[in-house]
Amino acid sequence: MMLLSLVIALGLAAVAHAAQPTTLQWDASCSGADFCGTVVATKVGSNMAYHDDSAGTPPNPLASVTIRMQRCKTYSLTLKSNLGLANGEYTSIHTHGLHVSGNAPGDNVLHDAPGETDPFVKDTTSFTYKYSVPCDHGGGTFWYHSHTEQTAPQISAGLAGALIVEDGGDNPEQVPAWISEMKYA
Ligand SMILES: [Cu+2]
Repeated sequence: MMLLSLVIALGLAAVAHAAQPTTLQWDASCSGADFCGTVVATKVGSNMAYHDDSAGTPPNPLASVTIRMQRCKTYSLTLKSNLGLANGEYTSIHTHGLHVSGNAPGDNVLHDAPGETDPFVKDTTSFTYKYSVPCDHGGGTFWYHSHTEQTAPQISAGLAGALIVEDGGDNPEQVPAWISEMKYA
């Protein structure tokens, strides 16, 4: 637990010292999902970040893109890597706060899960994560990060970003019933 806290603290520190993050631009006219996007795990000097592939040259200093999602929508998020990883090293995306499937191509973080494809990316491969955000998902500010045997150094270098599920603004009808019905016992 202490190690995890340290990893998170280092990761947030790395993000805090980077440039202002931009927001991932989803493609709403793709096939197979409501929205598609591609991020590239990018390295400049000793800094790393998830960069929006549609945004051209990565900014310097780097900052991982903010990912925004809406309830009731499906997302296809492809990860590529330009990290210059050594042989056998890889990267990935793991989300925090999304109530989605943990089976690949969802938010699986495991090697060799029976019958599933490893959701890991080398410099020569890519992986497309599929997320289906439930219609009764709570809005909130969450985060995503790499989740591999190299989690600590990769997050510390900046492979972590904000993940926002939009709450529908001030319209109470947009708030899931299970939230608006919550009362103190
Ligand atoms: Cu985590």
